[in-house]
Amino acid sequence: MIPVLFHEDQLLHKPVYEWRFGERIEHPETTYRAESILSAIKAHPEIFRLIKPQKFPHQLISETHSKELKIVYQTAMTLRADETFYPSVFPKRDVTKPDPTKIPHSGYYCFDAGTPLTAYTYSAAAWSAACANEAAKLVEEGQSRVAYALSRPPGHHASKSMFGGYCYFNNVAIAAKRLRKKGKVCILDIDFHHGNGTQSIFYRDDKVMVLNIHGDPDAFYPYFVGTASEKGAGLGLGFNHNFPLGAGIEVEQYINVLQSDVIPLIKGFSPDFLLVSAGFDTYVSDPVGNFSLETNDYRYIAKLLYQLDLPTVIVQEGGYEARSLGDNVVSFLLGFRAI
Ligand code: SP5
Ligand code: ZN
Repeated sequence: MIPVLFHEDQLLHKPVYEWRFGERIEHPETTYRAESILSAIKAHPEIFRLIKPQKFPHQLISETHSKELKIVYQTAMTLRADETFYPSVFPKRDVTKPDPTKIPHSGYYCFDAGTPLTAYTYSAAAWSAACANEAAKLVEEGQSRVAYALSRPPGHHASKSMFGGYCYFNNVAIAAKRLRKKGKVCILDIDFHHGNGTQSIFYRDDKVMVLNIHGDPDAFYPYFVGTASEKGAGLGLGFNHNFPLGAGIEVEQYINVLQSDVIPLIKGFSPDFLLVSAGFDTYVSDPVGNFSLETNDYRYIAKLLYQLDLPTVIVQEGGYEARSLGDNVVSFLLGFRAI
């Protein structure tokens, strides 16, 4: 059985819209995403065991994020139930005295205009992090070789002290902070977008290797980070690797990068735990990402990772074609079974 962590309060956070090239569009990070995954999971009760996380991982959140970031979300709890605040003023670091208890100052702690705050954002994001933490706990204790955190909102763009890219707390980083107390951790990020937040949190860390395969930041979000030249710093030099790819990549090229570059790096590091930041916005008809992977490809990718024979925690990131998202997630998870 594969444990699946999810808490229904994760559905309370509801971004409404975002701006894309001057046009107002429906926000891609909808609750339908989680519902699509849940219904695909529930169709296989013989394979998946649904588990509700039990507590906010306060300690790990404060080891991963600044206290101001948490205050920003707690301040947003004073918004009315029907109110949504979109940060849209992002001041330069040297000219302001930010106050995290003022809602308009939230832009100081945020790096894009598509990541709104509501009264329920804190609770949804903390339960989302709790999923990753408790999935990691099951794997750490040897209760399961593989566990899946149905984390939503996603996490990999959130850094120590900033939110953005639909992300508030960095779920995979919170799981990694837990597991690195027990051994070496490799985070493989296969979301279409570079996981800038995760990279920055572990950039100087030699116990957590971070690998990213993603759309080239020259053309795609998050634009300012994710080049192949970013290799880590200080003790962490050589423990960060980026594999930016062009638009429209198909499975053959994707698998080629995995087999010839990424998997040898994982084997060379010989981690005690593998964490996968699993985004499915690499899907061919995803409205946000630009690769051309198909549903069955995820199973093949997962098989290659399963063969590494490592205790593995899979943490949900992006994937915005809600109709296919559940099938893509299940296809990926089925690759982690011994058949
Ligand atoms: C977790 C995650 O996947 N966050 C992604 C945030 C991306 N936000 C900005 C997307 C800009 C998309 N550009 C238009 C592409 C049209 N095909
Ligand atoms: Zn993404």
